[in-house]
Amino acid sequence: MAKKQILTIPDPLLRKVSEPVTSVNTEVKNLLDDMLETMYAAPGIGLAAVQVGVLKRIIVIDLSKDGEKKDPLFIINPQITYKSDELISYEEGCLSIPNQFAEVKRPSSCKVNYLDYDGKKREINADGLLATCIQHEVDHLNGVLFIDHLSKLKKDLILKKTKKKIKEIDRVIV
Ligand code: GNR
Ligand code: NI
Repeated sequence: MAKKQILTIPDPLLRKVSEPVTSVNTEVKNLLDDMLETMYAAPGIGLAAVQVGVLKRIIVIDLSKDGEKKDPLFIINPQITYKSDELISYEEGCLSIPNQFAEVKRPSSCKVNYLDYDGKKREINADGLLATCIQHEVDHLNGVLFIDHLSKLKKDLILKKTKKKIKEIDRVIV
């Protein structure tokens, strides 16, 4: 397993649509392993392949808390087949938008079809944080970021703060 670097905005790859996986082969399993290690190290509760520079429709999620048994979820080619009318708001963050958080309203529950680590077809009903996390990750596969769900004012503020951070880092390095 190898930890990979996580891309951050404004990397143009984060705006691309990822391609479906055609076979859950060794290469895909290696990527799933690397993504899980990268997510745990970050740390984060979810990661999409595009965030490590691979445009494939692959997601890893683990909502287990510190000290609890790890509970990884490997999701390939997810299809959201149902979204509730009821919405719920969570404070979201994204490893590709470091240190920025905002409340995002999304359907409070959803149903997802996908392939698991063994290439087996699965279906889950998700609610709570899992439903939010799955939708956040599926957005990544379509080039969408959580800031796209915010008002222009809030989105621009986050983009401005991120640009300022990058400038500060450049100043220290140069
Ligand atoms: O670590 C993460 N936390 C989080 C919190 C609320 C809603 C979504 C997330 S996903 C995020 C990791 C990430 O950027 N995944 O793409
Ligand atoms: Ni994210």
